[in-house]
Amino acid sequence: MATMVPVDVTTPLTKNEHLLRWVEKMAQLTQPARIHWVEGSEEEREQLLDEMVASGTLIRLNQKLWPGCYLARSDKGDVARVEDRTFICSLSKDSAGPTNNWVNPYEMRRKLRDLFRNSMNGRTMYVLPFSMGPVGSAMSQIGVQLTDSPYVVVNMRIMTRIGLPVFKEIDKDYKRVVPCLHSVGMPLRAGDKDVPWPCNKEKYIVHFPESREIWSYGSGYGGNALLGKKCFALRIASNMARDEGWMAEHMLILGVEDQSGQKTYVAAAFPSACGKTNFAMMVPPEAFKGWKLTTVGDDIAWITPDANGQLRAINPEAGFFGVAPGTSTSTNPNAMATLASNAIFTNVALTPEGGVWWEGMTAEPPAECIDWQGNLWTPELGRKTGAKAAHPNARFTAPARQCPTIDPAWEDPNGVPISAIIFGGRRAHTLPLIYQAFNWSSGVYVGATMGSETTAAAAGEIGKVRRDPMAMLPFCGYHMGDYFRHWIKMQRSLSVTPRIFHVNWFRKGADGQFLWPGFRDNFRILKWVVDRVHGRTRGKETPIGWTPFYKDVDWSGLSFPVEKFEELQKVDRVAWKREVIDHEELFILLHAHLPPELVYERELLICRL
Ligand code: TSX
Ligand code: MN
Repeated sequence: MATMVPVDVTTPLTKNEHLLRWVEKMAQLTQPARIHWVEGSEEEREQLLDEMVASGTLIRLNQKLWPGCYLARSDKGDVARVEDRTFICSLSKDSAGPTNNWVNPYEMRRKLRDLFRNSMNGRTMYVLPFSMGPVGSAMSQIGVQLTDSPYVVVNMRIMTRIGLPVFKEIDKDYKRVVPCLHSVGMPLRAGDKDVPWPCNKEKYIVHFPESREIWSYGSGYGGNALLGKKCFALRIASNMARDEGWMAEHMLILGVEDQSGQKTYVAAAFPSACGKTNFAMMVPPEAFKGWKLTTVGDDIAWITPDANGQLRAINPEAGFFGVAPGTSTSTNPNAMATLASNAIFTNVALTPEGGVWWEGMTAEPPAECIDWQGNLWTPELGRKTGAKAAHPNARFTAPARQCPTIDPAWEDPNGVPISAIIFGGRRAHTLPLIYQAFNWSSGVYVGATMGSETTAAAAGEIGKVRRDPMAMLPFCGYHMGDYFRHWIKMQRSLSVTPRIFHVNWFRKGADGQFLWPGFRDNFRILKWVVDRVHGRTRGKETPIGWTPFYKDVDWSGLSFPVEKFEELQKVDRVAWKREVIDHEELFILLHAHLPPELVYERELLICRL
């Protein structure tokens, strides 16, 4: 093959003609200085890390305190996902729906070709094969990411399965590969000096759902650049799942083991800032002797009906990309143990000992540290200027296998059986601590209408309810109305439907205080969920669903007055009538594609109120 790139190429690690041709074509377009086929070995990892330490992209932390750990500081304009720069380029605008940004795919391809032309000049293009899900599982999917960011390679090595075993799968040639092209969009020309965090002001995170392609330009940050995660495992996979009869969901997966050793698996969807990772790794209260909680995943679940009509789920990821601020040995000891070694930190603070720190990690801040932008920070400076040492969206990337609660079946190629689905949100009023939907379609209604109050962490008005159906608003790769329809239809392939619940850890009393202690005490609610799944406990019927009787919640080791519980569980008909009217906003937006079942569910709810 003739090539214009006089490149230093490591040996191609595949014989797959499609892949070879695509890599060649993309190299022609982006013109990298060199091509590196990623094998995924330990030596390769060390070499990449050394190079990044030398170039200033990474800081090696004190290896006695933080073995195998590194710190990266991003450009200050590249700290989060960019939803307004995220596009679903389906052939018709209608199939992307009103909740996605859409651009005509032909127009977008032209734009992308211009952006990517020569975009990798002076850099190495890594050919990074990855498997979402255990290598070889029938529930897994394969992608190949071409990227000019070594930071992406070392993070993807934690978050997914990469390298030779994946090339081997590709060479078996029976599985389609999702092509993912990524460039930070900062070519280096002769004499240019590189920066620690290359990126471009102009950002494009683009998905082509029909041809199952991802093109990402201009950002090096997590959700924009680690293309296996949100782009593939949610936006592209939601399209695959709809076409193939499975579900790609923004859900954690956990296991509950009771005293007799019986295991029950639960999947749960929460919008951001609800403590999803904390819930996935929760420690049961002291008094719950013999009970165990295990972690399968903290962010994404791929769920498929098996031959018996039972839903089974895998975690397509291999690591956690968690928010650091607020994570501590008291809020999440298992996360702290997971990130204690072999972790990559992004935008946290650096302590004088060569360790990391973030707001909420310890009760006392360090006397001084270097903040996420590389400047000196002291508690006094923080008090005076409001400056944070760590960025509020600072992250840790850590291997799931290091989690003390990791479930023994977390890499089972057949997944784990899902008995319950929990939806949730952060709501100061109206929504009770816990209720159970009456059936599958009323449960789908619960998920479709869920929402969360905005916190200071997000842009916009504080305390306004933002509807976030199934926590998928930024991640559904097609029309949200069609997505609801797919949920409704899934029931037909099931012999047992998982029970559906809604939780709200954040209800406040008249005094403005949280009514529920949350954290470990959530296990009491999880136990009621498990009891309901196995038909071991009754529910009290209310207009919105079944709620627990006070005496059916296990209060061992906690004195929680019945009056407070009734306040937490109160279903206020007047407030709920307002709530249902609020649901209409979303329904109007999606009306043309809304399944009739959800319209009926709304009517039924209104009648019960
Ligand atoms: O993660 C949280 N969870 C789930 C834990 C398994 N958080 C943190 C949310 C931000 C990511 C919570 N915050 C939870 C919760 O259940 N509940 C709350 C609200 C809350 C905050 C402080 C207290 C109580 C509740 N403090 C005391 O009661 C002393
Ligand atoms: Mn998420």
